[in-house]
Amino acid sequence: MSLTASTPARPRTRNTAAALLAVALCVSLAACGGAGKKAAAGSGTDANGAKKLVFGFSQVGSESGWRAANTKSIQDAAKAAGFELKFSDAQQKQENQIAAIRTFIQQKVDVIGFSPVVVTGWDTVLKEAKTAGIPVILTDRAIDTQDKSLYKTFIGSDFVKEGTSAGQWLLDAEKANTGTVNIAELEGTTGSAPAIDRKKGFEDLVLKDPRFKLVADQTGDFTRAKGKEVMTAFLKAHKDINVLFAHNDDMAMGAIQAIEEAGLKPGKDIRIVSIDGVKDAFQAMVDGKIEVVVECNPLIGPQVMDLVRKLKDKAEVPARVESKEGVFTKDKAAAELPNRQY
Ligand code: GYE
Repeated sequence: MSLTASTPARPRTRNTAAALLAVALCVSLAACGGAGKKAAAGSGTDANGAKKLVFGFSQVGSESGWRAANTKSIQDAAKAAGFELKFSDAQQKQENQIAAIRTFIQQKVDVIGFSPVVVTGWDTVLKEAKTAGIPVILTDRAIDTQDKSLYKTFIGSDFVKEGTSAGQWLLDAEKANTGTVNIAELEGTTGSAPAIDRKKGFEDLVLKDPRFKLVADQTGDFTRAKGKEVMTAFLKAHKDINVLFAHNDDMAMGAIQAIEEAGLKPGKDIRIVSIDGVKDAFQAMVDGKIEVVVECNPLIGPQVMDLVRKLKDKAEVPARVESKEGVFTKDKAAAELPNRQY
């Protein structure tokens, strides 16, 4: 786990004797700036010398293009808001996130945010944050807990709806088909909210129709490398896959390589349905390899910072803030590609 601050870390220890000496010198020399003169902006202060709001954020990792865009959005928005961001990358490991949250509590940050790698196992550390009086905001991924007082708000997407949208596209696309449609599914990180909910939204709709069969189903951990590896294994075990449903674009991109290496044509021999909407996936739609992408918006940094400010000010926040997103089919991809920001 790496803990880095967007601004240089504030000194943690003070040499009291040296500080007293400096004050004494200041008083005797009267040379430290007149009363009312603004202090120069330091690491923990703004241009007016006021203490910056400190936001501790534990990111899942850097597993996907979506995640890279989300990290940049959070970092840029914290800077624009004038907050001190303590940013920690958990490398897709829950224990790293728990350790980061504990560090933020020790550092007495004003607000803690995190994108939980999995849904369960957060109550203990979140109780510690609550006891310390530090409000918590969940960004992008939800958690499973009985105690809703352990976090103040959630901001992110409706992942069940994303799975349903992907499924609805497939039902429409296969409307005229009277035969069997064999589906392979590349799931996201096991136990994560997007993997659980996208699977549910898609399968609850599609598998009701007896023409559709789920023949292969495994996690690809939201990464290209795993997407490729698992798809290669799927193709060896099943000669009759008609559709790939990938829980994110990175796994779909990895799977495209596997399909091509197996001598098949992605988008022709195997239809591909994916989620996120990163630029590479739009390019793959332009190239006819992916047929549809359900958008999931990672650019939530400015909305997160609004919530952080409100929490620091003890203002009311909604329990859930949902991001807006669309569904893009390959015929719209060329026109949309230049507009994509991630
Ligand atoms: O779809 C995937 C990422 O939590 C919505 O995590 C996010 C998901 C996103 O790694 O690419």
